[in-house]
Amino acid sequence: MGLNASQKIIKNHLVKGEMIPGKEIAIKIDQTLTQDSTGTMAYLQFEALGIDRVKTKRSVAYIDHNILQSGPENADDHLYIQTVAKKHGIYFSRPGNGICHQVNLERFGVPGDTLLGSDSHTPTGGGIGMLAIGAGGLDVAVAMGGGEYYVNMPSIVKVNLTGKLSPWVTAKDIILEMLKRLTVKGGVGKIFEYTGEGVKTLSVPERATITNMGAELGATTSIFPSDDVVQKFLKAQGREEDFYLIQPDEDAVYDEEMEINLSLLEPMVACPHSPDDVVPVSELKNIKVNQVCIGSCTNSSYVDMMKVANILKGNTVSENVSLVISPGSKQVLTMLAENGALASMVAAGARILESACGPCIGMGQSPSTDAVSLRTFNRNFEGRSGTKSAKIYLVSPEIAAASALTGHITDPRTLGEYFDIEMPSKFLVEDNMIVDPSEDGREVEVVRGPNIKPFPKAKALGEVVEGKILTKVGDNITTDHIMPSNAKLLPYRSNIPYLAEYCLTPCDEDFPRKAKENQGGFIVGGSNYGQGSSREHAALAPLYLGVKAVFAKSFARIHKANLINNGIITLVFENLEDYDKINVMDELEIKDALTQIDNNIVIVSNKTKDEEYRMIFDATDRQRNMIRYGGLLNLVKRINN
Ligand code: MIC
Ligand code: SF4
Repeated sequence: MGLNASQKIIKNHLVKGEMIPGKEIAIKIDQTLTQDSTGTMAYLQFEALGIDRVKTKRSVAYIDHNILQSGPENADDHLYIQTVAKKHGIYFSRPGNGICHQVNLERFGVPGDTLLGSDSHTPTGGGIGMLAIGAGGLDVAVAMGGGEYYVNMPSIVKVNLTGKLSPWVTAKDIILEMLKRLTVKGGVGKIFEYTGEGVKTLSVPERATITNMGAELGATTSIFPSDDVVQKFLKAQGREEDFYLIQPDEDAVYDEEMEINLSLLEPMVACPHSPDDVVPVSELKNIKVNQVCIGSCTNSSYVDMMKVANILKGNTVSENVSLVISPGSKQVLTMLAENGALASMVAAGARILESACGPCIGMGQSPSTDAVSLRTFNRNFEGRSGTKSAKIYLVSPEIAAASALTGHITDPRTLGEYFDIEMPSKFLVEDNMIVDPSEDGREVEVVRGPNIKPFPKAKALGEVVEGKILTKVGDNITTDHIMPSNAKLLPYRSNIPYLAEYCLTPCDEDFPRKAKENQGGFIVGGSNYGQGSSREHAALAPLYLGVKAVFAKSFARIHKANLINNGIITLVFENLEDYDKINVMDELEIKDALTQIDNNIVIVSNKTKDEEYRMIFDATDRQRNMIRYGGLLNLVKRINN
C-alpha cells in the first residue's frame, strides 16, 4: 500500500509507535523555532533540563512579537534570549529581521524535514513540504535537547485541488473556504495534505498562506508535498541544495478525502469574531472601514506586498481609514525599498511598520472604539486587537488594499483588470541579521533581566484531588481568553505571577481572585476549549493559581498538551448534559486519583449536588505519568536520573 507525503515524513522520523490514527507516536525533530513571546519561557525550561547544547540540526530563536519597548521588559527578554541562544547553539534572528514563519520559509525550511515551533502557526513551513508542527514551549525545549516529540498519529486528509483561481481570488480564499466548510474545530487530530492539478498553480507563499491558517482549523499541521515550484523557490533563495522531493506514492491511501475546485471560488471574508464565520465579500455591502492592516505570517510575502503596492500606486488612502503595512521580513522590505514599491505605499498614505507581528497580536495599532478593522491576518478573536469593541474581518491583501482606498469593504473584482506579479527568480539574500551561536558556549554569560521570575512547577498527584468550580465558560474559548496578550501584557511573558492576575478575565473578571481565595480549584469549559495559540502561559497561569483540572466538552490539541505537560488534568464529559449540571462554586472531588488516573473513565463527585459524573481521560501512558509525577519536566528528570 502506497504512502502519502505526510506518512513518508513521519515514517522517516518515527522513533516510537505505529502510524495508526489516534495512537501515540514519537518523532525525531530536525529543526526548532521559538519566538520571543513564548521563547523566554521555552529557554528557561531548556535551562531547567540542564542540557549544554541543542541536539537538533538547526534551532532558531526569533524576535518578532514583543517589539514595542515601552519599558525595559521586552528589551531585557530579548537580551536574555540572545545570550541564552548564543550559549546553547541556537541561531538568533534579530529584531527587524522578520516574522519567524516568513523568515523560516525563506532561509531555513527544508522539505521532508520536521520542524517543531513554539508558535501555533509553525505549519506555515508545510508550504515548502516540511512537516511543521506548533507546540508548547516545554515540548520545544525537550526537542532542542534531542528528545522526541510525542503526538497522536493524525488522520491524513487529502485535499484535492482542481481548477485554477480566477483573477482577484487568492490563496486566502482557499483557506477561508476550508474554514467555512470545516469550522475552527474541523481539523483537530488531522493533517491536511494538498494534492491535485490545482497545486502546481500555487506559489510557495500562496501555499504557505494555506498551511499557516490550517492552524485555525485546529489541525495538527498542513502540507504541500514538494515539487518543482518549491525547487525554484529554494533556488531563488540561493539554497537549491536544500531541496528534497517528497511526493505521495501513486497509490497513496488517505484517511479522508475532500475536493476544492479553485475555479469556483470567489473572494471571501471571515467576519467577527471567528475565522470560520466566512461569507463571500460580495455579500457585505456598505460596511465602512476604519482601519486596514496588511501583514502577519499569513500574508506578508514579497508577492502579497507587491500586489498591495500596485493597487495603492497613484491613489490615496480613504480619509477615514488608517492603513498600516508590515512586510513579513527584512528580505521583503528591502526588496520593496529597492524596487520603489515601498515609495508607492508611503505616497498613498500607508503607515509602514517594522517587519514583525505588530497589530496581529495587539502589539500596537489597536483600533478605535467600535471600529471596523480589515486585516490580512489569521485570527479575529474578540479583543485580540487590544480593542474589545472592535470588529475584525480577515481578508486577502487584495480586498484589504481595495477597501483602504474606497473606505468600505470592497470586492477587488471591481478594481478592473487583474495584474499578475511574478515570483522573483532571485530573492535578495543577506543573512546579516542572523547571529550564529558560539562555538564554545562556556564563555557566554546569560543576561537575565529583573522581569524574569521563576515559573511555577507542577506537583506530584495526591490521593484525592478536590476543589471548587472557579468558573464555567462556553464553547470555543481561545487561549487569548485564557491568557490575554496585548501590548500591555506581552512584556510579562517571563513573569507568570503578574500574568496570572489577568488569567481568564475576558470571560470572568473575578477568576484570579476566586482562584486565590479558594487555593485553586477547577475550570469547566465547553467544546474546543483552548483553541488558538500555542502559548503555554494559558496553562502556566492556571497552574500558578492552583487549577488542578479542567473539565470540558472537548479540547484543542496544543492547549490540552500544554495543560498535561504542566500537570493539569484534562477531563472530557462522557455525557455532555453533565456540563449543564455543574455550577460555579460547586465542590468537586476525584477520589483515588492515583488509581483513577490510569483509567479511561474517571469518576468525579460533585459533593455540593451529591452527583457523580463519568469523565473521559483520553491520554497516553506517558501523559498519565506526567499527571502522576507533576508534569513533563519532572517526568524527563525522572527518566534521566
Ligand atoms: C498568536 O498568533 O496567537 C501567537 C501570539 O503567535 C501565539 C504565540 C504566543 O502566544 O506567544 C501562537 O500562535 O502560538
Ligand atoms: Fe505573529 Fe500573528 Fe503570526 Fe502569531 S499569527 S506569529 S502574532 S503574525
